[in-house]
Amino acid sequence: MSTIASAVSRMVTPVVGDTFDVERVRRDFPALLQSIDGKPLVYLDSAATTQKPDAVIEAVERFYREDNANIHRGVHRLSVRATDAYESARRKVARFVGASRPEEIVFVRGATEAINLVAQTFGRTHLGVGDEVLISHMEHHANIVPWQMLCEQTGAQLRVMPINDRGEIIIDEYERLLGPRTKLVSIAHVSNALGTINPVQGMIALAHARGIPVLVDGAQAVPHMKVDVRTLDADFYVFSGHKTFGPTGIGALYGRYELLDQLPPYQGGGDMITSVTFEKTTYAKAPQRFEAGTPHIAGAVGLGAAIDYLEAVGLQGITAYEHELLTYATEALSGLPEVHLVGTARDKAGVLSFTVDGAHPHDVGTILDQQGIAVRAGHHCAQPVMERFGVPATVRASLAFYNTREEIDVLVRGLRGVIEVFR
Ligand code: C6P
Repeated sequence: MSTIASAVSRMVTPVVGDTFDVERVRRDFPALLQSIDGKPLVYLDSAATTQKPDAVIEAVERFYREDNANIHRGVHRLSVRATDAYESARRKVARFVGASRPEEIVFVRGATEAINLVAQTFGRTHLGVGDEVLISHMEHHANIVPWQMLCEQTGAQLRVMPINDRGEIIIDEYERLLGPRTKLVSIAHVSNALGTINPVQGMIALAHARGIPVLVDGAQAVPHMKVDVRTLDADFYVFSGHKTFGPTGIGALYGRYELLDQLPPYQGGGDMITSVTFEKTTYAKAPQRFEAGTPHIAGAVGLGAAIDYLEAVGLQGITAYEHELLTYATEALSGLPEVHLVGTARDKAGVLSFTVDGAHPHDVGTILDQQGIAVRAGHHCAQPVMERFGVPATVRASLAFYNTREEIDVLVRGLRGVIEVFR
């Protein structure tokens, strides 16, 4: 049995009856089992990046120890094994997100690169002066700036769908903004700054009824819920490996094959051509056309291992457990009158963004760190949504299935300490 398979099979199925065995899961994540200044680490920054299970760490290590070689090039045994491992990871990603074939998956560095790829290929060929890209007010900068760059290059315009005070897209306004010049809708599945789960399936249906394709930024969704790109009917769907318990520097772009295969290359170089002469170069089919140069082979292998791990734990159990933890945390924070949640959507994932009366978020983050509590403080690369809520920054506690109620209690105690300091 391979190291990956044996690492996954060592795990005890963590859902026991109706109970999610979080203590069992935590033992798979070595980084969680450490202390900060003598206090147990409470890691509440999984929206920034998730911790990695042993199965992922071991898969990457095994690749470098045993199979390391370049792919798609060599005839020797190591190159064949490395190519198999890389292409097997592509098949896993395809199955994991419900793609109809592995060729619909392009390996990229992460969600950011995936969106830039679509902007510079689909965008450059489909948008012209006066055309529109429609995004929402809660987008991460990765789903704003590439479109602004595209607009500068093409003369197209960026339109923004408004959100309400809970942090939900106003669907009537969205429908109103879908016009004859709209050439692409690009929306987050889950907001990293607010935790809102957007009703992307319905939104895609509304866009498709007008013939408009949709890109979904799934960076904060894929690690926490079952995503099926065909059920959603997304044209493009992007996510990052490092937020999905896999390595940094690897991510995936899903693209409906007919659409993907008609796009021009993103970058030129090795491994993306069928032939090169000084007079003319012809390009490989998708996805190779978009993977110029030596890719992050070990990263893809690690992402494949992360998917195996997530599937062994079970996404249904993960979603239910995280939902229960979010409800517990929301109630706990609501009991502190000095703490104000930013983002109270009815459909929310495990993100708690908040301000504390009289305290700058960075000071809150620093004081919590002294208690061993890791949260993110700042604008979370989503400045427009901060401005929408009239705050320069928030403190953000973000959850994963390895967090516990006890850790939420530690956060609340830490916040009581903060409130005392700034009273
Ligand atoms: N959000 C956060 O702390 P990259 O950096 O390419 O892996 O992911 C970009 C990205 C795109 N969309 C959403 C919704 C995201 O949350 C992120 C990354 C991190 O919230 C780092 S800024």
